[in-house]
Amino acid sequence: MKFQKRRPTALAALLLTATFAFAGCGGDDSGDGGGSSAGGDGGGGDMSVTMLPKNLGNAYFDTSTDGAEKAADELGAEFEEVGPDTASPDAQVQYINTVAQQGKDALIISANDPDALCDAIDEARSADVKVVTFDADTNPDCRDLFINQATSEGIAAKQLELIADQIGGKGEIAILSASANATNQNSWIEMMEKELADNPDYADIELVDTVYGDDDDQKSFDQTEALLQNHPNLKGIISPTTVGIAAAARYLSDSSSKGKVALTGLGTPNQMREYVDNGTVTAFALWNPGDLGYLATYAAAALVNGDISGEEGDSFDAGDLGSFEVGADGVVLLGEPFTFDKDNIADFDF
Ligand code: RAM
Repeated sequence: MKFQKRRPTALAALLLTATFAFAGCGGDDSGDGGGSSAGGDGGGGDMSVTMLPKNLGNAYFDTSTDGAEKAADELGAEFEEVGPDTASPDAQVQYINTVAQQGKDALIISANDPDALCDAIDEARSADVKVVTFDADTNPDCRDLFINQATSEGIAAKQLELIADQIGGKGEIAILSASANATNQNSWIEMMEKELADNPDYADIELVDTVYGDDDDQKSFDQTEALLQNHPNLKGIISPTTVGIAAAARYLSDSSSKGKVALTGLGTPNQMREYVDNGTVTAFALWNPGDLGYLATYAAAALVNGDISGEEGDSFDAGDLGSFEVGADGVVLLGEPFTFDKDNIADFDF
């Protein structure tokens, strides 16, 4: 079992705050913050919270954990991050069991499977642990709230717009995804398939393959190579995972396909900067994972304190991000995806 607890340095905290300024923050940013008072309204008091990402060693989740830890500090809550090396549901179960045994107040989890974790999560909830999914949801019945980075429709539409633009609206494309069970990637892929079939703007684009790199760098790199070998007419790749797009960019940038096969999807600016600078990638998208972790922690605190029960229409304070409302099926929406390109990438550091 891997345990990781990190304290951000003052500089890291400052950089993180700077990243909060960009699009998709949601909330009304009412200005009074409200989250910095431990134990007050919206405060976390003695709350103990465990964050369980899909896996450790992924820069995306390092940033979401930094955001969660910032919120926990503001709330005066005890915070830890735990997680497996591989993004698999089996590997997450033991951590959920431990949270239940330890009697933690809240678990914040990016789920590696919509169903397979539900028994363990049920046990934890019976032990009075509030369970908030973020990034990748379980079935809605399993958890109290899901903190969604952006709508699936919005994320799908953005990636299709980017690839269509980059391949001149026609040709073969492929998808390099994360794991085959990932609820978030699967719902984005489903939306993209639907949009490709229904939208006349995409009539000349053909999705020829979808492959899975399991959010493992080497596997994603190898899958990129295989895609290019198996589809000699490939014009573009969409990788809706920060691990996949970075590995694919690394492969392409050293290959004869650089500049010929377009690559877009969801990436972090720090991992993609080199490939935007060297012309392998022109534009990609994401939201702010730091904001996502921050919002999830405030949502967990609101549940633990009994300020909300997770019903549609409940609203809660999320510190610097302002106030948020719970929507249908217990979903709280962070904002919209944001596009990064050579003109703006230097403004971001995560
Ligand atoms: C990877 C993970 C995560 C996803 C991002 C875009 O880091 O698969 O779940 O939201 O990519």
